[in-house]
Amino acid sequence: MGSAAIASASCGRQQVQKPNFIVIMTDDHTMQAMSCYGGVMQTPNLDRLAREGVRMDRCYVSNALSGPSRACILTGKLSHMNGFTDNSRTFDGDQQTFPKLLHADGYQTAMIGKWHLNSAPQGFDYWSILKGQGEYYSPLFIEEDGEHVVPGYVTDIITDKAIGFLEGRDRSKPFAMLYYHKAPHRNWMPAQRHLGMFEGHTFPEPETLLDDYSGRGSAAREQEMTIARHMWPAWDLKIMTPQELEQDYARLDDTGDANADDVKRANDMSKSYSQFRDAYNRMTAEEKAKWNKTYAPRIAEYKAMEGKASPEEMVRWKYQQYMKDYCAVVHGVDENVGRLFEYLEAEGLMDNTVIIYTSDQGFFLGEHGWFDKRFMYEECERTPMLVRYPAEIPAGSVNADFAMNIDIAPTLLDYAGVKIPKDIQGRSLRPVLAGDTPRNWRDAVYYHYYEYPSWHSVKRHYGIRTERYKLIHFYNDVDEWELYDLQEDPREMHSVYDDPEYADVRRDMHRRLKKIQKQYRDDDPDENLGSWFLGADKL
Ligand code: SGN
Ligand code: CA
Repeated sequence: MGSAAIASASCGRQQVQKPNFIVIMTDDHTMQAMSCYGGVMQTPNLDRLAREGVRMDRCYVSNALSGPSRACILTGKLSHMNGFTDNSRTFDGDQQTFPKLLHADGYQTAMIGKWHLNSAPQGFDYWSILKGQGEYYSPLFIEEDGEHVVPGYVTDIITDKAIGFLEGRDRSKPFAMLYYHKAPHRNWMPAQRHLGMFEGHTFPEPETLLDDYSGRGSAAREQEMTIARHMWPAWDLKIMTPQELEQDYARLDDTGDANADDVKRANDMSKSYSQFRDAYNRMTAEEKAKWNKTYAPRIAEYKAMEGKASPEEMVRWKYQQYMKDYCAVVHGVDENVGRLFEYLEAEGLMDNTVIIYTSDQGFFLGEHGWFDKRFMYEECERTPMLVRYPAEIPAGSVNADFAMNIDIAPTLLDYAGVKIPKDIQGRSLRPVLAGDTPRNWRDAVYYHYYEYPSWHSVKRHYGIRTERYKLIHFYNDVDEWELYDLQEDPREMHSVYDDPEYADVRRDMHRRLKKIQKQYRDDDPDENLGSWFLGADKL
């Protein structure tokens, strides 16, 4: 019995133990790849959280990008308040975060895995973070004493470190551990034991795979995240032979007569090869051999199709390859989460720990013909959220109330019995998770994305999503509005912004947007807050 328990027992009061916390976060893992959400692959260990806890069906991020989402989670505040609007920012680590507040309350805190905030973590007793995006094989970790390359596979290593932290914890204190995976972020490199696990499997195609973007504005048309044209052969599709990898792909400079598109394509190609070569060379000779054996049939298939297949056939083929790699990487997460649960079971920690599973945002798995995220469309604005805490949360519950990633901080503070600071913009989900949603719960969520011009060329936008409708404003280099009736058009294929039948809805949605911007103090939403500078491409 810890000293605190002895003290309170001697006062004649029953000891109320503070729960432990584990926030499991992945990077770019979307509901469409989770069986508990009816997705295309099996995720038995993650599903356990849904089966024994609650599955949140409407959890939204407010800025579908890694660094911004992480900053929202840490602070419980939206991007314009915490200052981290896009991935080129540096997080002001001196500001208030939930790990600091828990630490001050006596929690032992740890941060393990992908951090992606460009400044050193604060408020943690232990931290071990990936540098930038991190690598799949032999990743580089930064710790207080410097940088270390750790041999092995990133998802396994992050889990080893998480279990290591728990092993060495101070058992007299509750803990809060952020267990943040890199997987399944681009470029989707599976663990050795999962290479080829989906060979022979055909994934169902999303209805909108061959979207032609009519019915929406220029943002949907001008993005650079299509499977058809923007997936890189080496980096993304792994369709290069080891011999081709040895060659150099020259970068073109744009001073000659070459047209700008050709220059861009050639330079992307060169980048795809050099980036992939760096990642590939982190594998041991034995690992490379298995890798090459796995991908040889894919390369042969590609070479047989090249120049012969129609553009449509090519997209469908690439989609299948993308899914095979993405899902194999997710499988690695699921397996490791299972390993962590085994440890928690053995230590008797499973039931006095609030376990949250989420991703930094959702992701497009071929919907609208896309990979990546960033858009305020459902596939990535929404993110998975499962929470298990048997003391309060009924097993197998499903909840469709609006949750946001800024709610995680106040929720954990609430469970810990720590006063929630007034400036936190999220709300505690504690009653919602228990099935007792307050009557004045939110009826809309807010979104604001800033990173443009930049990767994937998704224009800046903000908007509101209510029970039935979504209003989006694309701004900066354009001034375009989109309105969706999600009941009639759940795939967001036809904006009804200019449809006279929706004139009243449109007026009402504008009013609600103004109101929610006021509530969250996004006072000047068209102001240039994005700090992205072209060339900062290793973030
Ligand atoms: C990298 C990726 C992009 C991705 C961003 C942001 N390119 O730059 O495809 O959108 O990360 O992702 S890559 O060539 O490095 O794979 S985020 O989840 O970290 O915000
Ligand atoms: Ca991400």
